[in-house]
Amino acid sequence: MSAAALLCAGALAVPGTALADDAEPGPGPEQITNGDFATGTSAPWWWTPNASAAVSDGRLCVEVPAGTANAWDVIVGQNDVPIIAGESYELSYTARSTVPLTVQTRVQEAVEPYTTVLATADPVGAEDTRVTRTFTASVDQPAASVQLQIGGGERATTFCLDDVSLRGGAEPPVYVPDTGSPVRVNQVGYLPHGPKSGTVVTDAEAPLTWTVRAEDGSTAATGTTVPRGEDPSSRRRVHTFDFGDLTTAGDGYTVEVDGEVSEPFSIRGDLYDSLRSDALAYFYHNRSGIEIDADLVGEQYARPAGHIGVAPNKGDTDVPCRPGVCDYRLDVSGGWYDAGDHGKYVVNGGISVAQLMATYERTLTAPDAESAELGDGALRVPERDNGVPDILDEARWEMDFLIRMQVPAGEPLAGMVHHKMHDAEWTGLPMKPHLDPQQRELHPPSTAATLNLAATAAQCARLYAPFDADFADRCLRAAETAWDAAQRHPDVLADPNDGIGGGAYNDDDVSDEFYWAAAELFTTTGKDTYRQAVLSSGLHGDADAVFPAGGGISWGSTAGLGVLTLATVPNALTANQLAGVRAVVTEGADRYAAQSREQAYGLPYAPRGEDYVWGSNSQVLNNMVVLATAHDLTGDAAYQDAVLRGADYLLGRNPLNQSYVTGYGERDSHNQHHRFWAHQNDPSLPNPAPGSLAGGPNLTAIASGDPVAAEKLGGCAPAMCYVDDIGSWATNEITINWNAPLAFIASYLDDAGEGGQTAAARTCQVTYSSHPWNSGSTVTVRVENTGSDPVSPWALTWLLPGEQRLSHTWSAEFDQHGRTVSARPLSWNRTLAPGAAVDFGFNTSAAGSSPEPGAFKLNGRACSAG
Ligand code: 9MR
Repeated sequence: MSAAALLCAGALAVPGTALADDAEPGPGPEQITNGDFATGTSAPWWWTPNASAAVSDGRLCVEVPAGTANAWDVIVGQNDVPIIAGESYELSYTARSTVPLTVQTRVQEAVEPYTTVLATADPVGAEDTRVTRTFTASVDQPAASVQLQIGGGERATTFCLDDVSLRGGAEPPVYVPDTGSPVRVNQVGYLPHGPKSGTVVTDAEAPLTWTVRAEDGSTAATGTTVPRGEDPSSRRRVHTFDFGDLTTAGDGYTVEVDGEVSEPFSIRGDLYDSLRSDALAYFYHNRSGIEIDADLVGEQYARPAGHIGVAPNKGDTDVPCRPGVCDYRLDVSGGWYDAGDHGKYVVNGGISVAQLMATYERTLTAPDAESAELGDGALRVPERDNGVPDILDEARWEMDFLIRMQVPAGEPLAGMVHHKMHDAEWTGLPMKPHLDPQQRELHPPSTAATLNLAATAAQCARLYAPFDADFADRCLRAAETAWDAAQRHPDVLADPNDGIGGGAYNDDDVSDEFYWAAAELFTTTGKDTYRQAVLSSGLHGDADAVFPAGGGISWGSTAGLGVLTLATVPNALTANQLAGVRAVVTEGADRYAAQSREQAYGLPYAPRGEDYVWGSNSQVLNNMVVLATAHDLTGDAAYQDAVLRGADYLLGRNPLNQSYVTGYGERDSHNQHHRFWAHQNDPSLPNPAPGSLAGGPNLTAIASGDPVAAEKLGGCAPAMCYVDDIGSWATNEITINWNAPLAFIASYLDDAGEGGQTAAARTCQVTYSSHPWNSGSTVTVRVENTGSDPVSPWALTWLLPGEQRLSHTWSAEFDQHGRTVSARPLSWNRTLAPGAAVDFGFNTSAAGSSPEPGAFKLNGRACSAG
């Protein structure tokens, strides 16, 4: 604040006003939230819709229109301020107005009859004016409204406000979360063959007896707890218990400890079946530029297309840059909305689409991964039955948008990618996407965004090649153009202060984005430039840097995405180099598995000082992605156990007894911050759709200006800094980059359960024999149906381990796209009956080893090796 001229209105009586008195309040507690606008945000302040307002230079400045009739026609205010009868208060603020005016200062009921406890008229000049008023409240107003009424002027003016304070009254009540039963379990349940542990909050020193009861009340298992002392994440004393020996499938189990009973849960193999598709449906729900179809999502979630250039929307089909950034306009329609807001950010879109594509790519490389449940017709997308796996249809919606964000040839910074596009000003809640009236703007290109396109478009090129060669080519061109542009402009950073109307997503270290992009481009093309970029990166081989204790993969730390690709997708690294990359994965996974074993709530995430980050649940999930990949690579059950314990944490085994996924568990998050799924604000709107992940506890929420966190979470223990309230945008938002690892992990977990392919459940067997022949080899393949159902028509797909090309082929139709090969029947061997086998073969241009057995998929399902 610049204190130019301070006019102290003090307790002076102003003619024609009432209710100010000369009471002398003590310092008293502060009742105003975000009175200094220091964080750059305006919440929870509101203003009348005929005005616009924004925080700049640490003040809230309101554009007051000309020609309104009454003071109350333009108001800036804050609601839900508790006022207690008989208590004395001091209200003060600093304001200035380009056209001097008289503020009608009010503390009153927010609704009729608008009873006032303070009503004064306070002149405010063109220089800073300090207004101070004291009063004694005549009545209780548990949710009063503090209002500065500034309408009624003939001329428009800019009214700026700062340092608002209302001191006095009672200390705000201490918020005590309802944590329900002290016995904490995964409220969805446990896989029959997986670990089964829980946590109980208790001050008991000695072990306690735990009893698992079946739905009919009978005892299913019993044992004693292990005292674990004080858990630092909750600052409460806890014991843990383990009932892993109980493998009988069933629903309605509970655990009782010391007379306290847990939420109910199941033991089932198909536990994660619906979570896989719900977590993925999140992306369709949040598509921009397309109607959300009731036939796919149900009436309550249907909505018109957002941002297709139909009023009141102003885009996204013809979007200008912010002033001074560029003089062209782009069609940047499509893509997914980032989160509760309607912004579209390349760095966040990048990691999200990469993880969706990785969810699919895992089905090509991991022995136990199924592709059928991600395939054509399996998911809720409008592109069903187009011959392309549905998960790739979903990812393409975002890929197309990311490519549109690239600076066109011939323009300055051609080939770079705009960091983001979003509303010029923040909109309020609720707000359906098609009703957003704000101007959409492109923000400057950045190296980070450019490398996000390089990485994801390179991944796109290899995955879409079998389905749409033109699109795959377009992706590869976009990727290589972006890479070249990033080489020319390696340090164009996003502005950390560019956070009005959308998030800043600033990142001052892009070495990890370079590594990720190089890894993807190398995997797709095998080119030496990218190999050199991978091998010469300071991050290459450094597990401590890529997968540190606090958690490695996030929108701002993307090297791990490159490592996981290099470790799992066939590429041209030497065997030694590949072993080195895989060791980085297992080293990271060992660290997260150890954290999971050591912590009383079992989560594979232990940031230093218990400093949970914004979106901590996604950090837990991203560590689970590393663990899941280590399990896919090694088959070591310790990694899978840690993934499963991570799922337990997210679904209820935690200090708040909270399932952070909507629709899953008895105590699920369902009031996440979202402009359409805003049921808490408007009962005619839906709650978030099932499968939506809340960001989760974080200590930064209070300082960030989140009004609910500021009010309720002061002094919270790290893993308890969360509240399921739509206003808590720093702890309870939902975003694409948090649901993307949820989708990856739900898919992994479904595969790990009965829904997936255990070796014993496989229904096909492949014998693959490769014999050297001249400079190449001759390969014969036998695939046998070991199941009880006929497969017709059959299709076998697999990944070649090296750079071989198929030449002469026989007894099947072959198709090769890069390393992906598929074999389909000829007219005479269309059906593969139970117990029957088909034989076919081919010659290859280069010698090569045999693919790993799990790489073979018969109609999307993994086969055993013969
Ligand atoms: O997820 C982002 C988190 O890592 C940052 O710390 C935070 C503050 O910059 O912003 C988060 O992202 C938000 C974005 O800025 C706007 N859309 C909603 C995102 C999730 O809260």
